[in-house]
Amino acid sequence: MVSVKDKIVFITGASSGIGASCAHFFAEAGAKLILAARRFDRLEQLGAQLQEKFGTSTHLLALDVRDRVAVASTLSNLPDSWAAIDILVNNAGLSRGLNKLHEGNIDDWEEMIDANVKGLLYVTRAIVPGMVDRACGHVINIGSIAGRAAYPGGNVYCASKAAVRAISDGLKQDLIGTPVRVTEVEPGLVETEFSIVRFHGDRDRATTVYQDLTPLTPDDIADVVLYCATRPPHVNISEVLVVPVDQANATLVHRHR
Ligand code: NDP
Ligand code: 8X3
Repeated sequence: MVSVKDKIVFITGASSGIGASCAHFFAEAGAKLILAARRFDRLEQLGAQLQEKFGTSTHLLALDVRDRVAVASTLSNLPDSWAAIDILVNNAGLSRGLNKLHEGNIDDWEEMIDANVKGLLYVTRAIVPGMVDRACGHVINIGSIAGRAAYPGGNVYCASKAAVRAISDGLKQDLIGTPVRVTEVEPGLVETEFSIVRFHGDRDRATTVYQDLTPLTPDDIADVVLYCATRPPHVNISEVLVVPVDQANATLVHRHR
């Protein structure tokens, strides 16, 4: 096992759910954290919590990953002491809507593609060259079971996560010959704010997604992410699908009714 103590870990989408859990797990393991999201107040709360609990040093970034110019300028202007990022967790992302494709909301599509695909690419493009130069680094992309097969109404979200799968595979190939590692973690149903965001704030509808089954928690995913990051340097866990026991695939779940 490799220690992440004093490593610099950059987590996008750290203000909630899986990203916030990853921050806790890496902080407990002794890492220094760059935490990014749009909701800066939440990052401030999280940073204060991690400082108090684990003595973690954090560098907080108010960043919308869809903003290409902001991503490039923010990441090229990191203070020297934060610039040598060891681990990038590309977690920021969202789903919007569950409409049939031919009835879909085009603004929803743009938001998902811009954040889940283009945002992940902008961040990766800004950080990986430094990893290659320093001959050290690990990119961990949060994909989804939705990237393996579409489900009704999932259309564009599933496509965006299929893109994350292809990008992870392509990046691994492009980094061959360097020690930089690439992992894609593909969660199934995890209870976070994901469905509240998908249904534009409709909490009752969001609750039905996880009703009568035992979903994963964000900590279940953070645990896997930290596991991947702490393997010996010659080991690359390329892909991990993590589902609840109550979920067989993107469309088959067991509800205890
Ligand atoms: P949450 O809604 O709880 O968290 C999403 C995070 O992404 C928030 O921190 C949000 O921060 C951030 N985010 C969204 N859009 C942007 C943006 N444009 N710029 C920067 N940050 C952004 O959901 P999850 O924790 O569940 O989602 C995390 C990742 O996991 C996503 O990529 C999601 O697709 C994936 N996933 C989730 C599953 C689930 O069942 N929950 C299953 C499989 C994958 P803020 O709004 O403050 O910017
Ligand atoms: C999130 C999991 O099945 O709700 O990526 O699309 S699912």
